[in-house]
Amino acid sequence: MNDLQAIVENAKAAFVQAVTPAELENAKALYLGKSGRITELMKGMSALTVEEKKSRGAAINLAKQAIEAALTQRREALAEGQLQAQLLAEALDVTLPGRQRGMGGLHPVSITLERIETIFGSMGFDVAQGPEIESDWFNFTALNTPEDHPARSMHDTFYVEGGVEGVPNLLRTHTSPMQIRHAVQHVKRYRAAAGADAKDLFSGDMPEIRVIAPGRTYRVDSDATHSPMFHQCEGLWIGENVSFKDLKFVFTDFCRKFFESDDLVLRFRPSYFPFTEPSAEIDIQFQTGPQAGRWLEVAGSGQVHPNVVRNMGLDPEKFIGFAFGMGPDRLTMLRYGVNDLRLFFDGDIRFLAQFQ
Ligand code: 2NM
Repeated sequence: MNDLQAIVENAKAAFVQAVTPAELENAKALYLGKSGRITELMKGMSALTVEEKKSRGAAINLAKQAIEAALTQRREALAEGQLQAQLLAEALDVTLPGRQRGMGGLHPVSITLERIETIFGSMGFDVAQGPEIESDWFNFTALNTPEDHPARSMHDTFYVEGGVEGVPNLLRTHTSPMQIRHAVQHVKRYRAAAGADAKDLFSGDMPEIRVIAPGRTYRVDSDATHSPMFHQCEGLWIGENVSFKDLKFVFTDFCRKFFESDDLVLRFRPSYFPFTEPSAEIDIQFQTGPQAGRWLEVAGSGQVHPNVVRNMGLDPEKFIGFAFGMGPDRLTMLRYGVNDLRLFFDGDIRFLAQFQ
């Protein structure tokens, strides 16, 4: 074996001994690098004649090509080995049984809404549900809200595309529009049954309207206690002889059932709403427990305004009643002692699972 063959054999052996790409590159430097064996041989040709240079140069070049081929081969082998090792390490056993699927459950606000529906259901209230995109008429005008009322401003109300004659539709800011829709349907049915004229306000016989309207509502508002989407549940009781006394009884009974305590007191504090007259905020006070002694606002209420009774198609000289509106999100926070409303709508399963 001549010197060139020996160098090639040594290089091949060194490459095979390298087991990582870094070791391989170090081995390469010993043969093909700036002061590697091949480079040194090239430099050593300066003393040769032109003829000798030709044949020696060609021989060195062949040796160099053989070393480069061996290097490429080893590089590919190492890369392939690395890929196989990675595939092995990350292998999935597709024959393993699947992980258990979580049971799922109701959102805490849904639990509250179901409780509200059950309690009012036991007092003879229907549940009405309807559109979240509303017209200006049902959300504001029918509810006796004046044209220039601040609630109508862009700051408070999300307006959306659609609507008639330039009056835009909106995301309902409360669920009262559903009360109007429900009352109008109710009146229509009994007016037809009585053969009364559709143009007149109805003053005939009809069963009382007793309904709650739970659901999503929207306002331009966002902080720890306000979410742009929030829930409301409004209630309506209209008949021939329904009074504030009935409102006090119904709402007191509701609070005692909802908070599972007879140890709470209600306070009706004079207030103002366009759709009721007189109006009152309803505060509750627990007599025992961590909140004892504090007055907590839980609802707004009042006797339905005669203009609103008229917009239901009813004669306000014959029909009278009350309405109230409450926030199921806030009721849920009170019942469970949660202090940030946003937790309910972030969708973090670790928070939500605690209510199951
Ligand atoms: C409230 C407060 C007071 C209310 C009024 C009506 C309707 F449809 F009869 F006009 N529904 N809900 C009402 C009354 C809502 O929320 C704070």
